[in-house]
Amino acid sequence: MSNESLANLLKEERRFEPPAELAADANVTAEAYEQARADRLGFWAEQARRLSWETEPTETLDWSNPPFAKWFKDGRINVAYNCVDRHVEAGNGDRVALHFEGEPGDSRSVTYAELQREVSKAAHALTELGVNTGDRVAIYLPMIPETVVAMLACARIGAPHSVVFGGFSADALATRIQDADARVVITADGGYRKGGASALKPAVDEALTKPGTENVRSVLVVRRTGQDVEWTEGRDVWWHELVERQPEQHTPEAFEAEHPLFILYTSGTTGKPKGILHTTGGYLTQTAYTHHAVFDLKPERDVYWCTADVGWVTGHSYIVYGPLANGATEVLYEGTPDSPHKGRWWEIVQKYGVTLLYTAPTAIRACMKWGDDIPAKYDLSSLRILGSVGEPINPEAWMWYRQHIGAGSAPIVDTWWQTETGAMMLSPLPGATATKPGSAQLPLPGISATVVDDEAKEVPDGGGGYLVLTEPWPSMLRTIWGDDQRYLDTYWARFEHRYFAGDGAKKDTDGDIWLLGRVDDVMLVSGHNISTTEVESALVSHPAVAEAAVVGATDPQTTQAICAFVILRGTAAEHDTLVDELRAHVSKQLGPIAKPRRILPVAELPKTRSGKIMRRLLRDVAENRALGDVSTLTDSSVMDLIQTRLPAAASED
Ligand code: 6R9
Repeated sequence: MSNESLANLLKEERRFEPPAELAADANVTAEAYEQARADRLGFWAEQARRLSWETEPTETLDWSNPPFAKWFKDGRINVAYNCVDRHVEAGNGDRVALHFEGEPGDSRSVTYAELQREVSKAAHALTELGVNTGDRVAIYLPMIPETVVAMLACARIGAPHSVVFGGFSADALATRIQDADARVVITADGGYRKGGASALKPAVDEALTKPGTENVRSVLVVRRTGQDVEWTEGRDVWWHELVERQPEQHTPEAFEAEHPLFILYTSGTTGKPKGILHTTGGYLTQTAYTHHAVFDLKPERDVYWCTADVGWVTGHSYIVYGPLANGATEVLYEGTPDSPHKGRWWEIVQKYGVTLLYTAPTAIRACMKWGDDIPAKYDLSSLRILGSVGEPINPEAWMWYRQHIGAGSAPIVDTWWQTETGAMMLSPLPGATATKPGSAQLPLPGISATVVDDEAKEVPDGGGGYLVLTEPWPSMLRTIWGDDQRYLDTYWARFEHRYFAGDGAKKDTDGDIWLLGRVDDVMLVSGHNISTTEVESALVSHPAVAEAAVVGATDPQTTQAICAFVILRGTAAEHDTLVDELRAHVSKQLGPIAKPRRILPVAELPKTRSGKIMRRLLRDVAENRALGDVSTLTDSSVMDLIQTRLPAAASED
């Protein structure tokens, strides 16, 4: 599609009606909104019945001590039983749960019956290592089936897990082990990424030399790459030795609905990591329901693939708990999208006939940069719904995703949520909502959200402000691990009785919600609030730009000055007038006030594991400060590259 026709499409504020076939057979229709509006708690009580409870809850929500919620508190349930055993008992033991695809090309399919045996053995193994109900287990693994097995085994015995992304350093791992006071670490010799074996065990060895990690009794090690590992006798145990010799049957014990399920540290893009605590019954209810509703999952027919890493909340909720609770067949891919070639993802879609794909805007923009001809080489006709998560998706990327991956017809569900919310909160429903490129649109049934101004007043259609959640929801965080006060201060202090998400948002004239990025990222330029997302989106709408990151740098005249870092498309060359051209382009799209003061073409942008741009670091660069904490960056050499380019390439008025 030419850029001009794209611009026209977007100008019309075009909506895309759901495909008739999908709408006719949708799991969830517009009626669900009515039902939930009429009786919100009754609606969630009904969704909880999607699960198999040992003791059915009689009370839906206890909100007597806000914001400390108790959902389904008198119910008792086992999460692993719900994600595995019950599907086997229902006669679906031969259904594939996981199609594992290793980066080097090895593959393995695990049925629900096999998964049940593996999880049972691993549960016995953890018990043999002395893990009791309530003990924390740290998981530091690549994207392999054992990771899913390990998480489910913890859930089965009521030992909360803390998954730490395999790309994190020994220091980041140590901090998380200390904070959760973990007793066991599950890791691997290494995993395959970017075409090679990358070690994990040395980081565990190093982390366990740090103070505060003494309570770790055992390190359970999966052999994945076969690389050499240091061995601490009496502490280290091979997975294949310990787990393999355990019995294949294990009786799951039911736990209270509010029993802790996991802690997941969110570094966010700013500040010290927070241990977000999720519990059992409410979390599983909402992840299962939203996965069923937003992906319209038909477990007998669909092949679902979420490309997230399991170290991110998306991997927890939409690789492990939601899809498996629903009996899905899904792909689990170990590696990066460009190993060994840039068509790898599309090759996998073709190989397994993936029907539902869930990925992040950053990945979509990378694919755009690599070129349309790459996905065009593969048969992607199986795809019927495309999901997006992690950041606002700019309309250009949205359209590209629809055209080049979704054959111009697959609905895109742009799902807004957070580690803290546990499950999706805002999203179109693929069979009921006419979708709009770039907007997460509306709260899901049973969810209450709105946009308010500084005074906590709801903004009218067309207005902008802050996204807030106005009623408790089942999969909400229960607290920050060990720090109730920080939980109150971070989320519940800014607006009374409302959860403050930390995201800027606006409502369009139809009342649809558009996310504008973290409020810390909103810039103040000569008295105007300007969203980094909008300037980035304007930059990316220029044919030369693949990706952009915008920050406000302190400026004596204008409070903040807009600084942009751009990655050029594969086909675009950097030339003398490009920067001026881009500045003029933004000015034309958004007005002269939004014209960036400086634009710096760079090769890479600093990102977290979930692909979010760390603007805090770019602000440090733009303000010539020493860099803050870089431990959650996927690749810290990126910052050196950017800094060396700074003085020469900047354009000043
Ligand atoms: C699931 C996840 C949460 C933050 C959130 C927001 C951004 C996520 C988004 C989105 C716009 C979407 N975010 N999804 N912004 N549209 N569809 O990403 O969790 O890593 O905790 O990040 O991500 O800023 O506040 P987490």
